[in-house]
Amino acid sequence: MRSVQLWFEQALLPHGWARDVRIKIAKGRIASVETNTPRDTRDEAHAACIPGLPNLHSHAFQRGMAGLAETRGPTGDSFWTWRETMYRFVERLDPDAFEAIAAMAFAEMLESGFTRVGEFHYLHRDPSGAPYADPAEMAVRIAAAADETGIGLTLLPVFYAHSGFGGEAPKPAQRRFIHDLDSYAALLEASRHAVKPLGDAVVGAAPHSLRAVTAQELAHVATLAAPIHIHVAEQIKEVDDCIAWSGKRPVQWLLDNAPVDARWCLVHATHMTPEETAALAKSGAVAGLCPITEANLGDGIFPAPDFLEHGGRFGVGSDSNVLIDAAEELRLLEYGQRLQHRARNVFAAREGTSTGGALFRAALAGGLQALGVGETADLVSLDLDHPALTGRKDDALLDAWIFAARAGAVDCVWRQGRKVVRHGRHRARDEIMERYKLALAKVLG
Ligand code: NGQ
Ligand code: ZN
Repeated sequence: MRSVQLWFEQALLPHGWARDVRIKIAKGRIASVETNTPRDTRDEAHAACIPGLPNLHSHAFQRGMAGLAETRGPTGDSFWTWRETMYRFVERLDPDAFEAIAAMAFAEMLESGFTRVGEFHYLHRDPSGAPYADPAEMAVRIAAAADETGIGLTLLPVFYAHSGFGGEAPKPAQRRFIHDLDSYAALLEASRHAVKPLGDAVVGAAPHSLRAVTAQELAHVATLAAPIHIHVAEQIKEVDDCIAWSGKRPVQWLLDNAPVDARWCLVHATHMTPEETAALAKSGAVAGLCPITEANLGDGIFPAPDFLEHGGRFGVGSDSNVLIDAAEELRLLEYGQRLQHRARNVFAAREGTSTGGALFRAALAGGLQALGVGETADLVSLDLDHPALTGRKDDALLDAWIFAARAGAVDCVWRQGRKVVRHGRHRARDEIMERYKLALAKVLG
């Protein structure tokens, strides 16, 4: 692991913005931070530094079908018809294509300023539904893509056993996802082994959704690892089905029946009553918001004002990866609220608070919590020669990055002191792109 000595005209540190900052990184950690210190000849100097943002929810393979579900079908296009398209795409993925797509997605994440990904991974079995010779083959491929790109990995192996509430049998199209509790425990063990070489990877647990696990299975899976991530209350049909099954709404059911606390991340949590919203906020769990995907799939809008008022924690995820952009996730998160409430600066709690600053700090803290890591040495530099950013400082820089820059604002990205992006391009972009091209030609061809 490298040691590196960086110097920034301005940097966002845990306690706020500072000037003339030297950050030394050694053995993958921040070894020292000096402020108000002149640049010296050993420094690699840049204009502005912010922490890398965690991407708390991704299905990397779905990057390969980005834009391929945007043509109108015969009737009632919806989340559920999109899912049929996604299932057909899944049929065609072999381990090599899966890894090539994941590497592309992870490189794009790094280029946009995401430095760690929560990979919610459920494509476990071969196309016939049989386990691979190594049952953790696909987890190994994700670890390889993370290793090649350098992105931080929180691997969330998914437990998936049913097609609907109350233990309905899985559908044929779901055959590549399926586990029982014994094979899942073995998968977790093998996943821990697979990510070990990455150094700072985390393995959590991911019961897919209340549709895909029984109450008993959920209770067991939640004891096996942390963090614990679950999809919940993304679609109205899911809310209705949950009420028909249990008499309760999904978030209510989960809060009543599972030990939801700061180890948990509830992905989407779109459809909540004010009572559910307050209770989720008070649980200390992170709401995993995926604004671009939620817009793309027609999910709905998260009840942010209520949630924030009760001190709720949140982070952002790129989920379907239909478009990978850290700043745009934050932008759309705020814009959804503005459009719904016909208001401005919804995420800024107080007069004088910058919305970009509030969004960024909350998504950083919530994302790190949800991905099971503390402070990191993952840094991003912003390009102050970008027209949207020039002349900006402190939180106005975050506002400019999030609301005013189209692309190209991210200059360099360091992961544990290793520079993985320079001038906005991943160091292995050409190789990764070449393999991605070949993989897609095969998958789509
Ligand atoms: C997923 N995606 O696991 O990829 C899901 C679709 C499902 C979202 N929920 C499958 N956005 O929920 O059944
Ligand atoms: Zn998801």
